[in-house]
Amino acid sequence: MLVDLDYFFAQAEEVRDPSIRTKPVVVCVYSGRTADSGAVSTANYLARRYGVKSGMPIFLAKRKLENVDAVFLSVDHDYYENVSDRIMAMLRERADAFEQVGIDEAFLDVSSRVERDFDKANLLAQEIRQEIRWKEGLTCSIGIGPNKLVAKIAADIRKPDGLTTIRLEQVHDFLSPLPIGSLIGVGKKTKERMLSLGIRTIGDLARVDVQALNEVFGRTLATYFHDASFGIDEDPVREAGEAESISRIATLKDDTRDLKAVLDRARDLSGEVHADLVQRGKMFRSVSVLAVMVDMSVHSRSKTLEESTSELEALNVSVEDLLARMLDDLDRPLRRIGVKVAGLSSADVKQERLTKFLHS
Ligand code: DCP
Ligand code: CA
Repeated sequence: MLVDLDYFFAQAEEVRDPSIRTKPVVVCVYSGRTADSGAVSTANYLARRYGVKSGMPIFLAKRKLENVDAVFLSVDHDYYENVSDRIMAMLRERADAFEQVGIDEAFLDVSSRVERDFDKANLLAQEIRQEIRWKEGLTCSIGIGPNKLVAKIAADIRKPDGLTTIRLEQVHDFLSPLPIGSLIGVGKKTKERMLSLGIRTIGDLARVDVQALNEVFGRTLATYFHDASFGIDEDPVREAGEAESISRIATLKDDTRDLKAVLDRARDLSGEVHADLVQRGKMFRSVSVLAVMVDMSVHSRSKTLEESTSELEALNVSVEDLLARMLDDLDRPLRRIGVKVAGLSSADVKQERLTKFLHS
């Protein structure tokens, strides 16, 4: 199951000061340039009814709430983190395996403890909701499914205070009509490309030949999208930190010192590493390349980026740079090469969106 706290920062503010509960509440990241410059971090559902959304400029949110008795607050990360830590500790107790994926979201593998029975999973979810409500005064939305992909989409479908259970036999009918943007891993850009291919729903995606997807997205992403459209996902629930790095290694077609040949293969590997990252919703901070030479000696080079990113382009650039330097330093042909990213962080797919917005 995926547990996602509702309008988290804003709801945490409501808990701290219940008198604002009846008003639109907008939590903001003030940039400090002018009094109203910055972006909306999140808003309660009352404010959302006026069209206020995460990422929106504060001045726009104020315009939408003109003449309304609304509350604008500045983010208080320390406070939200404390609330989150307590809830996550409680959720961890309720799971066979636990994976936090953001400040307010976590996957719980409960398969063994509910004996793979969806009714029992549903009861467990209700208990969890009551406990969070009772101890922290917060509502959450929970999705239950045969795997992480379906659980996540199920949690998103009914908010706030929702509980949606999708059994294996319901997966197809559940996913088919959903807009393509609700598929995990389909961000804004990918959505545009899907739409331009006439793919509007997850069902449409399921009907596209995987070969055709290969041509547009490359083999690894295409395989992911194809499987995902059928609700197939084998990614295990794992504690953050269990996968400290993601790597791929491959043998070159021929032993070579030709930079272009090496980079061609490296780009494939980077693509696979990146697809894995996207699927796990991670960013990386460092990049390494590895080379096994014809004499079987092993060499590696790494670099740390200025900030974490999830961009394939940044990975490609670093890998090219590292491999070019390595070829310069070594005089024998290469037999195998590897690409690795490390310094993985989770939560920040959202934060990255916000940061990008603030700098655009
Ligand atoms: N967040 C942010 N900037 C964004 C999106 C989110 O700062 N662009 C922060 C504030 C949110 C928290 O992350 O409270 C969790 O994000 P969610 O996407 O889960 O959104 P909410 O919890 O606010 O709302 P929902 O009820 O839709 O889950
Ligand atoms: Ca949330």
